[in-house]
Amino acid sequence: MRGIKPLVALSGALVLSMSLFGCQGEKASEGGSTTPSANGGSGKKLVIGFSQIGAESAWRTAETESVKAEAAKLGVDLKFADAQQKQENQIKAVRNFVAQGVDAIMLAPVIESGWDAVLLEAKKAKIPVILLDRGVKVSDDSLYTTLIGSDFVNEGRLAGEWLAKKLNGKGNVVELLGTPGSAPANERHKGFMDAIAKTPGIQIIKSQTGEFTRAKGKEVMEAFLKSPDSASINALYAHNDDMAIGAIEAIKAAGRKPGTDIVVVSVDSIRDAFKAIKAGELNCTVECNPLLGPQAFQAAKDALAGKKLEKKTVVPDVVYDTKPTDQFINDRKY
Ligand code: GYE
Repeated sequence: MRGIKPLVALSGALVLSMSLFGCQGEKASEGGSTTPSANGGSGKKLVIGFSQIGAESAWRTAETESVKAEAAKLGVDLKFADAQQKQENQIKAVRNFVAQGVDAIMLAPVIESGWDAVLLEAKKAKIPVILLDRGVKVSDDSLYTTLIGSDFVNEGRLAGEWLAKKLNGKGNVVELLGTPGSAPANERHKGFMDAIAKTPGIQIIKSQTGEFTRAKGKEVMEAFLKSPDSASINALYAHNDDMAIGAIEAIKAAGRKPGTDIVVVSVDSIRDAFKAIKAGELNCTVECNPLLGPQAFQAAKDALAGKKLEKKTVVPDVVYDTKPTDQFINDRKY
């Protein structure tokens, strides 16, 4: 068993599928509190709590919008909680969702560790927990239902392989890490290290967190460029595009040419990254898709219907390193 509440779950799934197929079920009154017991066949809206990390990057904002849009489309009552980058706020939010008796919980966990206790509370309450984009390290993986997200190790590996080739096997790299302790920071670093281990001429000479934000990416790059060995920097690997874009400003301010003097590779593939590639200032972005809303609600629906879910669904990633057309940039969804 994976912490599924069969009776409530089934009715919740029925409500969801009714709205999926456009049937006019009995409408829940706006703002009325919906508890699992109130949900038992009365046609009330499915209630899902979503604990989001914050709004540190364009990627994160796109993920939030994707979840909210899908909830609206399906007629789900989404309880949204922004944790402002703090795990303690996410723990509080999950606890609140459990206390409210939501039908399911979506959680984008800021860091990997420290979730056992609160996930156990959700499990005991038989509320399925869908992890979005980032994974957790827990003693027992039955503490969550499923994880939907990219393979961050692979993203790091793709970035490292691309860079080793671009630098012809030789160069000094500086690295802007994501949020300390987060799955994408840990795994994008690991994948990159695995890739460059095959190329002894490539080394990381500095590595520091830019916390996935433009402002911090710029600030840390400024410091890197002021260090005594800064002239030897050939490349930047940033764990997300926002940090790379901030760092590109710092590179220009230091009188060096991003994209030429310093090769820049990052992850996410947000619209602004394509603009930077077009401007010749960013060389490569590895895609990480944030549009997880549709899959997340499908997983919640399946869990509530008692279906057995895969422990992880991997969203595939691709590498972009050529100049896009304006049309491509305009059509980009995030
Ligand atoms: O790459 C970064 C964001 O968890 C995959 O978090 C996500 C990462 C994403 O802030 O931009």
